[in-house]
Amino acid sequence: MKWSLLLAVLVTASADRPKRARLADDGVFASLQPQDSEYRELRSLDGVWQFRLAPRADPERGFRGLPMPVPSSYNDITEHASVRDHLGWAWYSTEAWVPRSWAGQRAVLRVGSAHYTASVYVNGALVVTHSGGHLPFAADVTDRLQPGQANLVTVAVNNTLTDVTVPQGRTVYKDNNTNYVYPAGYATLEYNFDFFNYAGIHRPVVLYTTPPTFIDDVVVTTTLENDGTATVKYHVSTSSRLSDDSATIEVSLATPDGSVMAEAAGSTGSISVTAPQLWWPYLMDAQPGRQYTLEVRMAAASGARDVYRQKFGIRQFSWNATTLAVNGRPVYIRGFGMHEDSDLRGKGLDLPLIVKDFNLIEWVGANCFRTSHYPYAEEIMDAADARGILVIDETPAVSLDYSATAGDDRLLNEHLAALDGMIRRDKNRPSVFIWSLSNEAKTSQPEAVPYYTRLVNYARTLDGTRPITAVLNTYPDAELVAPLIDVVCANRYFGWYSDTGHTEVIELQSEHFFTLWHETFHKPVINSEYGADTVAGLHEEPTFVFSEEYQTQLMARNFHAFEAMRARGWFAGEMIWNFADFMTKQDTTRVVGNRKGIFTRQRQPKMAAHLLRSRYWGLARLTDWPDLPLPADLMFSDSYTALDDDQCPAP
Ligand code: GCB
Repeated sequence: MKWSLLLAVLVTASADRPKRARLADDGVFASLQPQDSEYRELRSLDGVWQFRLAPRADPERGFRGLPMPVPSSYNDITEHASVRDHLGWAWYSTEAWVPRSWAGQRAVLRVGSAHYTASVYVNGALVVTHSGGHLPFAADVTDRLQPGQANLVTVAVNNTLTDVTVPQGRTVYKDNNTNYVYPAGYATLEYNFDFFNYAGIHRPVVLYTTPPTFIDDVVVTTTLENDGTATVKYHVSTSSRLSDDSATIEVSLATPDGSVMAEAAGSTGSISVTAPQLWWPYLMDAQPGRQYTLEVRMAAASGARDVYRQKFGIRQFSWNATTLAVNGRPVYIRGFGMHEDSDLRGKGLDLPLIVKDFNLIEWVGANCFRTSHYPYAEEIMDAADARGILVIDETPAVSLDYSATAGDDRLLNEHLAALDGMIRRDKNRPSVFIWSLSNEAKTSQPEAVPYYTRLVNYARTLDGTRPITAVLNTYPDAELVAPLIDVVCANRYFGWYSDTGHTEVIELQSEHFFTLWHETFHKPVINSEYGADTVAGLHEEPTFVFSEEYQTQLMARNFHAFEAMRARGWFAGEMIWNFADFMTKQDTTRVVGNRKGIFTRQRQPKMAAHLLRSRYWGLARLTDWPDLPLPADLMFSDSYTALDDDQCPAP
């Protein structure tokens, strides 16, 4: 490893760092997922990289070289609290061999995500800076890479959050505190959101080639026509490193089983599909998640050729004041709030975990999750598309307080950039059902109205085919943003954060609260969070907070209310918080993380998972598929879809 070169990078880094251009990054467009094709070559740089932390007081001096896996959060990989709790820059580097055959091609370096701010260098030269975790960014590195030799790739990441990052946080200097004594310069990162601020290179790093003139983006939308056909509209954009080159486009459309059924020419077009094989959510059809492929072929005057294969589903979402529908059929959300979170890798991509999580989602009989509280990895979204799991796709705007930045657009611009990156990345995904602008922002402050008007308008200019929400934790009488959005998603922890220990009030309170949302705003309403912290294996009867019995009892009480409201037509779904236990900062209210999971952090079921499974399968049968055979090993009957007072008696 060329440490001398890395140190040279470290020394020049801060002086060299350019200002970021918003909305677009100073890199290249990163929304098309990299793929191999007959004209493109993809190389993974994932593996064990060299890693150094920069001391906060002296960020230009790296120290302590360590092996570090990529992708992964770095926090939980070592035995050092100083690494776990590090604040500031961390430096990664690796060597990437590039074959001679890449000479003459365009080369792109793409990072799936790095949290929070990143600067990327190739052979010591800065190629891109990016701020915001959870979304990809890329740089054209054609002029920096040396084909036929090893190239040094260096990525610096900084986890510092401020008033104008999304999410927000602040570095609190404590050494001038008058009540407690701290070492000189002592500071900690403080933030209001309820998950650990994991940092590092969280998603795959790849190098890939394209021809000098290349396919830059593909947009596909689908509509269902009254005569039973479907219309597939596409738009292809191309770009070039050459000053003068023109390209022609041809496309072919392949059915889910791979047979080509239509051809078209031109960068924009429309294809009619008879007897379309629709994309359906899980348990709404015997074959959920069916996807077509649009093969896009480019031929340029320069002789360059490119091919990109874009998957998509033929399906149409619709919504009105009461109902959400897929392909004209009302859909009731049986879902989860989730996190990208697991032992050791923190928020790092982990394929065994992803496959296991989707197996569990299917086992429970859920049909939806929310990417609480940031856009998830493309590999997770691929699984949702393929397995028919609906997604509420959320920006990283969790617990924002924009009043702190009144009169300053930097926070809004960062938020718009994240929204832009999320919608451009996920626009073609059949699973993405609703765009969520934020979670639990201060939506009853007057500043919220102009702020959210900008966000909503921007989202609608990028995509008019999906409804928009912002997940709310206000009360209907104080809420200011709900009139701007299409679906009300509201979080409320009856029997947990209020009336702790009193499950007997939940039914009444939940029904009252969610009914008020609908009556005030006349929109479909989803309970987007409810739940209770539960230590797996802790049992108390009669129920007591933190026990498995309390979690299940709290759920059963909520189910009563959900059933009553579902019958009224405007209650569009329930999403338990959370799929699995997850890590948070150290806090007196968190016992090594948030324990509201239905599964443990190791993905083993708590009692609650069995209860939820019986409800979700029962709901699927009631709402989507009357003859749906229930799993033979279902532990309870589907009684929670047909509750009466005997099954859940009042105390
Ligand atoms: C919420 C937040 C979520 C928390 C959850 C909790 O309202 O949206 O991020 O983790 O409550 O458990 O307190």
